[in-house]
Amino acid sequence: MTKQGFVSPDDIRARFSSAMSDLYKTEVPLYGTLLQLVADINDKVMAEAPDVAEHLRRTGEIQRLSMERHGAIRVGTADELSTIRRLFAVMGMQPVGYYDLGSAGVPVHSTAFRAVHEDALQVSPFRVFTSLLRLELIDNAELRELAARILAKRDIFTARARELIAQFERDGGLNSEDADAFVKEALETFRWHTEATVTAEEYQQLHDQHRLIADVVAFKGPHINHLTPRTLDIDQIQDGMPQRGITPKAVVEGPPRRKCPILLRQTSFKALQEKVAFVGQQGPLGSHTARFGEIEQRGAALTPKGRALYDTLLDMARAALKELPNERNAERYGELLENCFRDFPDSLEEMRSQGLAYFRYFVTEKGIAARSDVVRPRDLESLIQAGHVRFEPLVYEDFLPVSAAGIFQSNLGDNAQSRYGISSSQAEFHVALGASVLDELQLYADTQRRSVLECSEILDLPPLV
Ligand code: OOG
Ligand code: NI
Repeated sequence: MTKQGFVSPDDIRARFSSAMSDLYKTEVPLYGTLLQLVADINDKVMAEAPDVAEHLRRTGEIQRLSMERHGAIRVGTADELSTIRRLFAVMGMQPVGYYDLGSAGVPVHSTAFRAVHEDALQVSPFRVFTSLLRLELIDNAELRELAARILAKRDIFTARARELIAQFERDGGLNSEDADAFVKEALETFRWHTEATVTAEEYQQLHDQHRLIADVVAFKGPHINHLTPRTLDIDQIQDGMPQRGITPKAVVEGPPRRKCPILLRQTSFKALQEKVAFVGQQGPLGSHTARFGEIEQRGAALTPKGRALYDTLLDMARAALKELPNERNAERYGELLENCFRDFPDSLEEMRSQGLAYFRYFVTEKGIAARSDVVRPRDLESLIQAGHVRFEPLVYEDFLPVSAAGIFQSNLGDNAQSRYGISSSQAEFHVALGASVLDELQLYADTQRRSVLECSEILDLPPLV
């Protein structure tokens, strides 16, 4: 609570994330099953691998693990995107990173709204992958106009949500009662609406152009299409899903299994066929598949050098496979991935000394005890060697474009390799958003630097960076 009696945006985000999870459990019951599976496996991993549990305790991640999740939405217009940006700002979430999926045949470009400071992430790491439909990629002019007309007529925000956003911007915060009202109103934008805004015939036209276009254009709002918990062992999840009646996608996206996890590994499954009431429809309801389930395992955030190595090795594995990963080639893809990633060092020491990942530095008991010694190490490397400072990798808080494209495609039932010939357009995305996206690498570098400065202060040494 701040001086003026405002609730902190981090707290509003935590409330929203929890309310969103409760809502999604009622809308997509399989999500509840998944949460249970993830909790069981996380407990098992922590019991069987004390070093993993210890690492999570040291970094504080253990407190955020069970509430950690990301969602995804897809909006249709620049106005919707910029208002979504203002809505997320109320919850302390800012647009981070730019993802161009057009090159992978998905007609959207995206960003991730999330908290940016390590202290805020610790309160609630909730993130939302947010995509904007690129209508200009629809080649049929008539259909493009139809889609634009339909989108122009809808308002995906409640009047009260708009008022509360404006109030937050004007006053600089919301009190507890208004924060609760805001959470309730904001949820309306993300829930499923059974009534479509189009006729069954229009839906079919949009759907025939691209399933995703129907999903964005034909409904009253940008229903949240998945909510993803974080697991400590995605391979156990992938293997455990069929026993609980869930069929996962063919391959886990991202890097292979490693001793020191990096970036992000993800798997998903088709969740639901939704009932839909089309405009003017007589007789039985229609249906639409949009929402799915997803699970992820997060590892170390990589530096530009580490990321370039990751991209090169992933490209090598995919090039060697010669087609997109699918049920038939899943095993071979796994082997190729393992082989290619032998070239990515798999120890924290190597990853640090080669500048491949970002780290957070902590002063040890030994370092504190040695503070008054006349002779003691005075630079970061010697302090680490002497055991006065230790390091833990920073968690990757973002997404991966190749993985995201794979998740989109497996859930849209679209294995086509088609690519849109149009170039990515971060500048246009910024105009639509009404702001620039933040550079995620800068955020990791800032957190790393702050942790080194904190060590300097605790050890009573001049800045160690
Ligand atoms: C988003 C797909 C991408 C992820 O985790 O990479 C994604 C969508 O389907 O709207 O969620
Ligand atoms: Ni996702």
